[in-house]
This record gives sequence, structure tokens and C-alpha cells, in this order.
Amino acid sequence: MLTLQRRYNSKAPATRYADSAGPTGTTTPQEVGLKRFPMRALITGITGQDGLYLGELLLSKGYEVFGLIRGQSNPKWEHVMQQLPGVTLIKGDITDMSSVMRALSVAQPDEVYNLAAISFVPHSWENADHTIEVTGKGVFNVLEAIRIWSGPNLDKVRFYQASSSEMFGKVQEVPQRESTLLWPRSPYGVAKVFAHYMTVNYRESYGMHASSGILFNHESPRRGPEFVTRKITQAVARISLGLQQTVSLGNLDASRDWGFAGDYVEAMWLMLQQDQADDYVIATGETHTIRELLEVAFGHVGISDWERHVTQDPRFMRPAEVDLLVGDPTKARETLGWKPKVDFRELVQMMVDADIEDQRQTSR
Ligand code: F7E
Repeated sequence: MLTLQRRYNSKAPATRYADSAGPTGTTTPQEVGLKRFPMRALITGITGQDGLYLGELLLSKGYEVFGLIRGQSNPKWEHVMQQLPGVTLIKGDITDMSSVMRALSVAQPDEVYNLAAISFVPHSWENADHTIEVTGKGVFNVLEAIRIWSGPNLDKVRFYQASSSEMFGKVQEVPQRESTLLWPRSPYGVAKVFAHYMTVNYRESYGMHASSGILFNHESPRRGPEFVTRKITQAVARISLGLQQTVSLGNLDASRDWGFAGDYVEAMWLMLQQDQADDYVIATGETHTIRELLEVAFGHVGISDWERHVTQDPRFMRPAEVDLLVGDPTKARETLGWKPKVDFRELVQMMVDADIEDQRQTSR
């Protein structure tokens, strides 16, 4: 019987071998007469921060990378092609199962990373139905499309679901780990819980290699300016250049476990290289308030009295808040060998520096 075997070397192009010899340890494809392919990955949500970092990572590992991209004349198309030369974009939408099936036929992926979602939490109160459709049911569409497309060989495709620390919501335990009871506090969180359990269900019901990364907040210079980290670092850059005076924020006492998105996509990839699919908390294990974030960001440009530049606006408060998020990444460290490389201070400073450079270029 034909068995599929995976071998990886993070420096060499990733390869997948089809052979009839069973586990072959260190034997090469030539030795056992194997057919060798570059690995192929399909990423949904490729236009977002994580999609771009993951695309870069997989291309650097020799993958053939395909991205699912929504809409007619999507303005992000050009941006993705510039950032990820060599990627193949396929039009489609996870809310449309037939387009996902078509994407699978075109990409013929070994791995599917589902990063597509409505990801801005406040938006999910204003557009709950749409959030449920995309962030929740969209994941079912991808799982079911993979199941149908794979036929009897469910080992053909490995699946990654981008689960979120927002699922912990009103936290039932500190720090939060894989076994912590989920108690979401927003339509976004509820939709992510549905998607998370659907992923677990496909693993348990069909034996699909489906893993879920419960990622805590992860940021970078590529983060959208609506999220609090980037909103602050962009404002700090502009204030330091004399382009604006103040920034308006919501709850300054909220606490988050913030890591660097570039580190977190490495964890996604590692999950799909394990023999067994599973769920993993991906976090730094440290939590910081928005006030601390302000202190580090303003401090980096030499402003110590940041309160002068910050106002509070009820428009940025949420109907229900997630107060204290801090993850326990022990399982990811012990099983995947993953740990974050960029700490909180380095992350904030990297983002402020990138925003200063960006503001200088746009104001030229
Ligand atoms: O808010 C507080 C706000 O919008 C962080 C997404 O990637 O991570 C992200 O969700 C905190 C909240 O991210 C403002 O109340 C104060 O407590 O940056 P955020 P998020 O909601 O934590 C999780 C893991 C995801 O899965 C999501 O997709 O900051 N906050 N003042 C503010 N937040 C914003 N956006 N704007 C403010 O003015």
C-alpha cells in the first residue's frame, strides 16, 4: 500500500515522499525509488499580517505557496504579489464551499492553513451575523471541503486552524492553557469557539490531521492600525515627528499577552509537522496593560509624560471586555520545541521604529 512519509529539514526545501517502503528513517528518495515533490500549502487569509509572515516562512522552506483571496479586483492582490514573489493567488472565499473545493483542486495542497477571519473584535458586535458566517461557519466549509476532496485518504491534507485567546474571554483560570474552560465575551470569540470545536471534531470523528493554535495577541509592523498596538505605535511616531498631538483610546487597564507575529507563524508550521494533530496555546506567558504599552512606546521616543498625549473616548470601550489574558505555552515549548524570540519591549520598539520610518516616507 502506498504510504506517505514526511521528512523535514528547516534549512532545506521541505519535501514529501510517496513510497511503498514504510518508515525509512534516513534513507533518501533515490535509495527507495521515491517520487519527490516540493511541499504545497494553501493559505486562506493570505492578505493579512499572519498570512504574509507565514507565506514568507513557507517560501523560505521551499514550499509552493497558494493563497485564497477574496473579491473582484481586491486591492490587496498587488501588495501580496510584491511581498510574496512566487506565490499563486486563487480567487475564492471561505464562505463559499465550492470556491474552496476549486482552490483545493488547483493547489493540491499537503497543508492548509486557515487564517481567514473577521479579526477585529469590535466589528463583531456591529456585524455579528457576518462574523459568525466567516469566522465560524467558514471554518466548517474549509474542513468539509478538505474531507470531501481528500476522499478515503484523509491523511492527504494537514489542516491548521487559527484559534484565538479571545475564546477564553472571562478567564476561568490564570494563566490560560489548552484545558482551560472557554468563556467567550464577543461574537468574534463565540465564532472562534465554534470553529475550534469543529476542528477538534473533524480530528476525532474522521481522524483528520487537524490542529488548532490558540494564539494570544501577536503583533508586528504589519498589524492593521485599528488594533491597539499599531494604533499606539503609529500615533507615537506621528507625535514624535510633530504631526499630531494626542491619541484617543478606550480601556487602558486591559491586559494582553503580546508576542511577535513572525514568531507565531513558526508555531503554526511546527504543529503540522507533528505525527499527531493537537491543540496548542501559543503565547509569551507575560501580560502587560495598555498603560505599560504606552510607557514603552512613548519612552522609546524620549517622552516620559505620556498621559499628556492620551485621551479616553467611550467610543473605544467594548460592551464586554476581556480583562486579563496570559497564556501558558508549556505544551508548545515541550512538544513543538517552540518559544518566542522577540520580547514585549523589543516588539513595541520595532513597531515604533517601523512607524517612524513609514511616517517619514509618507510625509516626504
Ligand atoms: O485590543 C483595548 C481593547 O483590538 C486589545 C485580534 O487579533 O487579538 C486581537 O484582539 C485591547 C482590548 O485586540 C483601544 O479594549 C483600549 O482590551 O488590539 P485589540 P484584541 O481585541 O485583543 C486576539 C487574540 C484576536 O484573536 C483578534 O483577532 O486593547 N483598547 N483602547 C483598545 N483596542 C483598540 N482596538 N482600540 C483602542 O483605542
